[in-house]
Amino acid sequence: MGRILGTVDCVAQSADLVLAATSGDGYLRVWSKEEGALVLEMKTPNNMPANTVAVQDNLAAVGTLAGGLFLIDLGTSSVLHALVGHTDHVNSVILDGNQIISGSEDQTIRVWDRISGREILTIDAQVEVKALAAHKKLLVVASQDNIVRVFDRATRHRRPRRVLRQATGKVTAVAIDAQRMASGSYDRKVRVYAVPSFRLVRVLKADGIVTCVALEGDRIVSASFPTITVWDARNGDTLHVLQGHSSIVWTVSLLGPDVVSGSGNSAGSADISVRVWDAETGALTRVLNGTEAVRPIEEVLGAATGAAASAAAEKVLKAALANGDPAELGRCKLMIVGQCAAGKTSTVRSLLGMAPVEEHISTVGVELKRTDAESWEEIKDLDSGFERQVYRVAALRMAVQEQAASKTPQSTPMRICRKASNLVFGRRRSSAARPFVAEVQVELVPEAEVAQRFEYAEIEDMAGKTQSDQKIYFTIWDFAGQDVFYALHHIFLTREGGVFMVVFDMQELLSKQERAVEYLSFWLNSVKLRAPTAPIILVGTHYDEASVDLNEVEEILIGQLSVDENENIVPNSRASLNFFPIDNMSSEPDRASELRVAVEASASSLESGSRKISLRWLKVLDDLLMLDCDHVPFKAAQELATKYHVGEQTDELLSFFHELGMLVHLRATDVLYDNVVLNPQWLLNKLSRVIADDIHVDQIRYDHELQNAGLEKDFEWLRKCGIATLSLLRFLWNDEEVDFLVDFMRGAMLLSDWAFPEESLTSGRQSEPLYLVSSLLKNSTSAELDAEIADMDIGLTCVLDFSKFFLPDGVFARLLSLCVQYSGNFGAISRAPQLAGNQAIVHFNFSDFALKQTKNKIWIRIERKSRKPASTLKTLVGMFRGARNAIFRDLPWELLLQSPKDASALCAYDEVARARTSGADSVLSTSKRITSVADFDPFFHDGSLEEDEKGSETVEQATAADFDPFRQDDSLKEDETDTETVEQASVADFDPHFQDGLLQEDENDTGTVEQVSLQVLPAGLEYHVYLSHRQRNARETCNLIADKLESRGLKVWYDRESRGDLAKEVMRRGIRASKCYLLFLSKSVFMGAVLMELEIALQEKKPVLLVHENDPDRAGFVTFTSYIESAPKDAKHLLRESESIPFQRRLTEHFYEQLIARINAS
Ligand SMILES: Nc1nc2c(ncn2[C@@H]2O[C@H](COP(=O)(O)OP(=O)(O)OP(=O)(O)O)[C@@H](O)[C@H]2O)c(=O)[nH]1
Ligand SMILES: [Mg+2]
Repeated sequence: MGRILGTVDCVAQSADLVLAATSGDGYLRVWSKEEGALVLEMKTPNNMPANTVAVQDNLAAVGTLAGGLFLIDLGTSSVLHALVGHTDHVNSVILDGNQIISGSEDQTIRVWDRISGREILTIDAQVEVKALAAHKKLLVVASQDNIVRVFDRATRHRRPRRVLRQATGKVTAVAIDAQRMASGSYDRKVRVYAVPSFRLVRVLKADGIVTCVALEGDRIVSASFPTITVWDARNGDTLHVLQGHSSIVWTVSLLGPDVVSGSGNSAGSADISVRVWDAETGALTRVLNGTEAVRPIEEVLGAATGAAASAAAEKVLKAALANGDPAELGRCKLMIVGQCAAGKTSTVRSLLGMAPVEEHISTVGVELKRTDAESWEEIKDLDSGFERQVYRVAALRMAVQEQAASKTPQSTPMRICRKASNLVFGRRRSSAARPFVAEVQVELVPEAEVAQRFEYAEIEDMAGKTQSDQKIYFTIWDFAGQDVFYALHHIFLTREGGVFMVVFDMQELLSKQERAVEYLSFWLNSVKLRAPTAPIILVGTHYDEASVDLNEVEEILIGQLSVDENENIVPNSRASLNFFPIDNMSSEPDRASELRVAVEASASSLESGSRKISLRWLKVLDDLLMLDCDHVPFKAAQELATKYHVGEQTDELLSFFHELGMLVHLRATDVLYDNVVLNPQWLLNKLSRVIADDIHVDQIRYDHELQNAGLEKDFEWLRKCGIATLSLLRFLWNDEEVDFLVDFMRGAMLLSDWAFPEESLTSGRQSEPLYLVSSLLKNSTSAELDAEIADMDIGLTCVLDFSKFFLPDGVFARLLSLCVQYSGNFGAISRAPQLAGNQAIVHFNFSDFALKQTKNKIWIRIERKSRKPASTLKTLVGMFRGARNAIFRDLPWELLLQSPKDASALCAYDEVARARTSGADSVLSTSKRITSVADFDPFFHDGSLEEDEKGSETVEQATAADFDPFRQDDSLKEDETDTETVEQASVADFDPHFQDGLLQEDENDTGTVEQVSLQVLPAGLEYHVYLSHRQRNARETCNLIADKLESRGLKVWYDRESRGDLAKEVMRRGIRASKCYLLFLSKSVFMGAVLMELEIALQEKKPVLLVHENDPDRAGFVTFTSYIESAPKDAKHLLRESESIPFQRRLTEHFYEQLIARINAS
């Protein structure tokens, strides 16, 4: 414990305690009032200067710079809630019954629920809140514009109910009770107003500028350098002048006869102290500075014991259950990836303190293990964590609730004193939980069962343990390194809630550098694609090998992979490396101790870990796991959720648990959506019986039962050609859930129907369904196919180019799956596709084409004699887009066209299309050669390759069929009518529109909006709207908005694929050609390209429409005030004056109607 440093910014007091918040050293200190012993000294939880403090019984609320706000249990010095929402300094805090009220320089007043920690109200004060006082529904705000504003907290009025303008200097302090309100200001006056009329009744002249005021009963106390004055509020008489502080008094508090004050300055003046005075006599009773004798705080606070405590525990437990109190799960998915035999499983064993295994027992598919951060021992049970969290939230409720009835509640002084600090500007990411709504009570556990199931003593034991210091539970996903399994990875590498461990063998990196770097680069790219912000821990195994030089390894990682620039890589600070070396062969059980620390720290940094979810969600999971099924229909989950009154959140809760690796719920197709896999290991085991590497299949190959069933040939066929008979699948899956598994694989594009006869395989069982598992072809080659492709007479060629990032494994295989499915449905059954690992010849009804994968490109070549080459290309591009959107959502790619006249010229499709629109004759190829636009005409014979249902004609007659990719172009439609297959064709599973996340984002929106009437564009304009957004966190949302507007017939100028590097002139052209400018507001929107676009829109005098991210759980969410703050000066008025539309992901009809109406009216 030590002397206070810097300024005492705020003091508070209760009957027993004196508290001080200090900005100089960032501490909260607490003394016993009775004998002046120091009973608590703690750093602010965020290590920021403490700005403000309030106390009520055993609870303190502390506000800090940069938006920190914490509810602290003084008895245990633990943080009960970190109240996240303010984005700037919190200057005032009030504990008001079951609510906490805070005021900040972010121009908001926020009201929080003390029990749940949720924000229940935000008032836009429209001015920096320097001081705040509250009485019942009145909130009084002091600000630097010399004005006192009175808000009404009950009616949520945005505008102040009263504006008091009498002060002639900055108002620094306010205090209020049932009778009076007092303000203090730089004009050296204390003004006294009557409550509730807010009539000015008295002006008191202070000695200097007033820094703080407090009032209670008939006394007012004001602080102003160098004195503190006690006034008689009834007549304005000075009762006492309290002299003793020799530096500025910043803060003062009044409770009964006690005045507490605090002084100091950052220059380190002699008087940095907290003083206690007697308001009746004016005598100084105590001077406190942090060097006092120490006494345990429990002796001062006292606590309920025995039966009273147990009864209290029962009460809070029942209340927590009935209300579904929010819990922080403390769960994390740890995903271990890397090259085959790199030492992944060995590293997991090291983490779990298990003995090393020298033999390489290669992992098949994915192996799941569970553990927790404290023990690092394997936990065998599948556990929802429900009971643990019930104890935790009940203990929290107990700590937060009013003191036991035996203690008389103390009156809370409704005054809070603050001063202005010109301190560093800080910002905090808002991940505010949605507003807490008092919900219907639900019986989560039947009354009769509560006492049987829970030990009340557990709650008492937990008291003081905060949610945030609970241990983290991990689900470890140890992925197999063999590349056939990569096809699964894209499904199971999740985006949020996870930490990645990329494991490599250091010896291998040093001896076979090129190959090892290639693998590492592949893994780093894969993680970046799937989870762009997830922490990545690089682990180098084989540290025991004599020749490993860590510095050399580090140099390769930096030189070849720029790991030092990858901000997601977790540094090994102790060793000053970017990776963690490990000897997995050591018999030391703690050989992974540093790695464990890194994993724990990375996991606790994840936002999902601190996200609060209702106990109801957890009960749904708990009940689901009790069913003891490997998978259940979505409906079952929904029914349970409905039972606990969270039916409408079923989707959201499943997605949350999926991201944490606790269950699997995919959504790309109906079948996937309709099933929730509760035992992921079961699913992974089943999948990897089919998708397996050669080194894993011997067990199956020599299985007697395979031979007894006469399926050896079937198995060979699967391994050789990727074609599986239904009988074989039945065998591999032990005849369990075969339909579901086939549907699941089909939905995940891991399997497609093989409609082509395989007589030699199925003789005698011709009607047996066959399937293609295209990822098994990965390493297959065929000289015959090579020759045939080389002989093809090619008409048109286009290229799916991924060289801007990389081409992940599985893209080509999935495209093959889709082509095979389509060819089977619409093609000639007699002409089976010819397939190999990276090339294929496929026949559609009107065309034959070759597919070929080279390093980062997929080439699509249509044979010259094909009847509708452009239509086929369009279909294929549509298919790819569907696969990309469903499985590789953020994968950057570009469509290139090969000039039919010059095979060496590849031009970006967009460039060619733009050149055609603008009438340009030539276009630059990717190698910067001038190429004739006319050469590319054959690609446009059937309309644009990118066009889908944008045209307004299609919209008018929109039917479900229009969302079928294979009917996207009219010419194809006409052709299809020639065939009989069309009517029976069921291709919905492969419908890109279905898979592009629409289902996920907005399953209620059918996209048919005949009722919206569009205005014809005025002459000279080409677009209804120019859509401007920040790529980083709004791209997906804006893709959706653009899609939806376009499907409603609007012409939208939208930079869909860009990296935000458009030339200014291109922007200007786009904005000029647009009727209005639509800005999508998301976090940090006013940067880079958006700033330029906004500036141009203002220069061009385009009407500006605003839509903002509305979901606090999205990364792009910030409060509206921060948009106003961060907007450029000349655009601030737009944000203040025009009403921004909150973006809706569900029930979107009204949103789009509203938006289109505004576009029409602009
Ligand atoms: N000497 C030494 N051997 C190691 C170390 N880590 C792993 N090994 C050995 O390397 C081989 C492969 O280790 P695994 O942990 O099974 O590798 P994996 O990455 O899980 O392999 P797959 O599951 O097939 O992808 C085993 O024989 C291990 O004993 C290490 O730090 N030092
Ligand atoms: Mg393994």
